[in-house]
Amino acid sequence: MSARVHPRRVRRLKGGPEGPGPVVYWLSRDQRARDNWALLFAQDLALEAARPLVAVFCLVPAFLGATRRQYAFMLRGLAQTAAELARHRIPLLLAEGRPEEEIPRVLARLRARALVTDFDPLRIKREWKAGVLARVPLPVYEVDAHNLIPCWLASPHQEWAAYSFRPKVRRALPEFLTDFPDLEPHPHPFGEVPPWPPVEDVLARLPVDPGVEEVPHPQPGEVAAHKALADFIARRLAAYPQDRNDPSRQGQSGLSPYLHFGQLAPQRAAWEVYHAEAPPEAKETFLEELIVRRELSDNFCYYQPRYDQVAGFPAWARKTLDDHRRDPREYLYSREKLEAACTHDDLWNAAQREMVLTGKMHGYLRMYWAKKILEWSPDPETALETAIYLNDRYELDGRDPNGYVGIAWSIGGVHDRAFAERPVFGKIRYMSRQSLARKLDLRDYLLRFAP
Ligand code: FAD
Ligand code: FO1
Repeated sequence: MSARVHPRRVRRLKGGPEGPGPVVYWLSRDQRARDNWALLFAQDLALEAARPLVAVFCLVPAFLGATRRQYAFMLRGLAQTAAELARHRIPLLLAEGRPEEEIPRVLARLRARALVTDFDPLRIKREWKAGVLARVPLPVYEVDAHNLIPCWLASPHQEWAAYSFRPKVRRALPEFLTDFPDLEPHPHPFGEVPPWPPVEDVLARLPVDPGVEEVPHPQPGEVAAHKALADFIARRLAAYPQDRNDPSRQGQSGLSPYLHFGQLAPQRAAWEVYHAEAPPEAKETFLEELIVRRELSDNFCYYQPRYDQVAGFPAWARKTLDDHRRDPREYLYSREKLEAACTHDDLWNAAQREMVLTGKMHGYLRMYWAKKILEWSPDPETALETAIYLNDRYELDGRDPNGYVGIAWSIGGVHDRAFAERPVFGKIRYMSRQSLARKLDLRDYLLRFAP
């Protein structure tokens, strides 16, 4: 197997005759040259067989409703990664279309020896992978390069809450929270490949909704991601516990777009924070979010096939929402009204505008934002659909297991417990504007995102 990658991080999805050509890494979730276990594993396979190593990205138009905003951030990051891979004599090929067709086509053309893929629990990715597996003869490996503890190892089943998942993570961390080996310049060159196309050309031919503008920051790409991590550790980690839930302070790390597109390895962030000079409780609080909460989201999407449906909510939550399905709604807003931030609630409108304008809503307000959509929608199904639609249309970090789980936690009590019963919510945890206004000074947030 691989000299540098923990063997339990790798699964062989299928065997088969190895071709005479290069090892191919199909890069999808983990779009980076540095700190990428799937790439390192592919390189070890290629080194063992003295073969070239080729990476391929399959660009899929209209990925889960992504707009120009997300494609631009992703493609600008990929252009940097392509250059970094080229410096290591590992070409990055760009395929465009349906992965089930394009990946087998690339493998056949290259007469590939083996295929390495990265791990992603989302339904669409599993469908792509099943389609590729059915069409290729060669061995295919899957490497979880996103979770510190490979998702299928962290727990053998769906976890009901963080308290049952945390001890499993703690027990496994010493084995998996390590530093990364460097990517070696590859000694077996592959030869000429088409240069990575200019981002503007690719964007111009993508049929994406231009209605959601690119955002000026954060700066996309691996270099900016590492700078953002270093800046957070140096200037904001120490105050994270007290500042992270205050929208008037820049208390969060701002890393989610980089983690979502795989431009930064979560394990790199964990490793650097773990070894940083900072108060232990600040490090603990951040690692709880980065490791336990984030990997709990992968656990939910991996084991709960209906992670984006009311049917995926726990039974107690489905029952209580049903019991209150006919409760009168004091306010009812259409998706269009919500999208335009035209409600009676100035705080909710400000959070919606923050998301539309900046591509990243403050984490604490995301809970309030989703819960109000439940309160102001005709039924839980409409609320869930609306929250996912708006989140994935405007957030840079959207279309992510964290998003499906964050919304299901807010609307459907996933990983949460029952609370005192009330209209519409039943026993789902309620958040009121008054309770937030008591805890937080919202004045400058409301000013910043006023209409
Ligand atoms: P920080 O507070 O700096 O946290 C660092 C990292 O820890 C985050 O990037 C994330 O990977 C992880 N993390 C932090 N909080 C959570 C959490 N509650 N659940 C899971 N992981 C967490 N996150 C997304 O990545 N994409 C989404 O689309 C998304 N949608 C959400 C929708 C709702 C309704 C809610 C309640 C939460 C959502 N989250 C989502 C989770 C969380 O709000 C964001 O990950 C966080 O705000 C990102 O900003 P940050 O990186 O600056 O966070
Ligand atoms: N992954 C791909 O392999 N090909 C794509 O074209 C692609 C587009 C895309 C657009 C927006 C977005 O938020 C994610 C996108 N992804 C794409 C997937 C992404 O890399 C992540 O793997 C998942 O969204 C997170 O699980």
